[in-house]
Amino acid sequence: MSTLDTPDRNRIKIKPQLLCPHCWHEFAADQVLFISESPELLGDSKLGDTASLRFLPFRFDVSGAAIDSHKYPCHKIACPNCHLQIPRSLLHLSNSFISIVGAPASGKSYFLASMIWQLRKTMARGFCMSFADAEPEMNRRIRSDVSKQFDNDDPDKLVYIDKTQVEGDIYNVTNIGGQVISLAQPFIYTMSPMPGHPLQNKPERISRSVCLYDNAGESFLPGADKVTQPVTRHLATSDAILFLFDPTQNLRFKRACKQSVNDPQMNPELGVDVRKSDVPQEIILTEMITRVRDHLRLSPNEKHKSPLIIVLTKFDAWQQLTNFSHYHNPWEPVQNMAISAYSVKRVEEYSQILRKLLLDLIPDLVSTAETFSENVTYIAVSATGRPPEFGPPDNEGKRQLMFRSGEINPVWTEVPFFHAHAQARKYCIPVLLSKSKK
Ligand SMILES: Nc1nc2c(ncn2[C@@H]2O[C@H](COP(=O)(O)OP(=O)(O)O)[C@@H](O)[C@H]2O)c(=O)[nH]1
Ligand SMILES: [Mg+2]
Ligand SMILES: [Zn+2]
Repeated sequence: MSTLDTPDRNRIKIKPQLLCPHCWHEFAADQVLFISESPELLGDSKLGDTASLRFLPFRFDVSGAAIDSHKYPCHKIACPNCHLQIPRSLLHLSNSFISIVGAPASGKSYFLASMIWQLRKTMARGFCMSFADAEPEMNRRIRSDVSKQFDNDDPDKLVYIDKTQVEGDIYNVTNIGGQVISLAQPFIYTMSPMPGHPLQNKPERISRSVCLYDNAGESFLPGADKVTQPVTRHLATSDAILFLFDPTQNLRFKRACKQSVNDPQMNPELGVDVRKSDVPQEIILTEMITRVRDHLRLSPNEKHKSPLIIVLTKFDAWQQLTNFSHYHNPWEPVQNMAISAYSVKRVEEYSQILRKLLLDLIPDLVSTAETFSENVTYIAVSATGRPPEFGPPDNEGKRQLMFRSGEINPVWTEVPFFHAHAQARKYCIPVLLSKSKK
């Protein structure tokens, strides 16, 4: 293992081999490129004329920063294959990958923002772990979605998260092997022990980073994954897939809800303006499975080893179909310790109830999921804890679904993340395993 001097002179171990979270190229740590911080050194062979120069350094200052040809100390690093920026934490932390997939308007963007917000709170309060941006600039889009919903000074302000663009803020365009391709933007976070954690003095034993991938639902429509847009290739290599299924877009779910709900997504007469997927969600799951099977060359009877979590979104709108209107948090304090442990068993109990409901209403979803992965869990979440309302008409007379920021109250949005890590055996928090999994 090589070492790197850090400003506080601690020597940090660097992993000999790294995996790029953009293009999945594996490379030796000494091939890492640095990104020039001199405003005049612009132009990159893969990213175009306006990108900062990437270079292989041969001079460093005492703090470990690379020196560019204009003598600027440079801290940011990039992959030697796609030239896209990667956080420095990837040099020394072990990593997990989680892909988030779902039909257009299934609630991915709201879920992701609520999940990040809840993880920050729950990780710190319950598990003495910090959950922070590995590189704030790379997580810009989610940071802005989180602050729209949760950092608003005016609790009465109506807010909404824009529709995710297919190209643009969550995909990066680069050039590999002479071909222009777009790659999914990883949102990368680091988790490390805080004061009170039993391993606070041995952070290297427990700290890790996690890469999350959000996708515009359109990328999962049949035929959308072309060679030049391998935007969903991360799926096959992920430690877990969270497939978001939106019951408010399913006719049988809607019909089963006998009590009326004040949510335009559940009411055909109010919901004329509501954005929804043109393709049934089961088709999107099937398409995703086909892609993973192709990438991994799985034989027809072979099951995928990584966990698949079916996240049933917008629970606030259909919770009348379950007997658990109020969830208990699936973690409990550990005796004589300041931190809690996550209960896989409790989540599996809820999962069984949801599985039965799905078998009644959408049996195809259960059979498709369970013939694909040997480890499927069903978790219901609500990113907002309440229904949206129509905001004022815009210039074209169209009204957006919006939420009052002070009323947003997420339900269980951090649980799929904890469960994915527990099932993938990549522990970031203490876990109480169920008997069958010990
Ligand atoms: N009732 C309810 N509606 C939600 C919730 N989360 C999102 N929505 C609505 O679902 C719509 C689509 O959500 P979005 O996150 O943009 O979907 P995406 O296209 O999958 O990213 C938005 O207009 C929201 O109003 C939720 O937890 N409960
Ligand atoms: Mg979105
Ligand atoms: Zn790369």
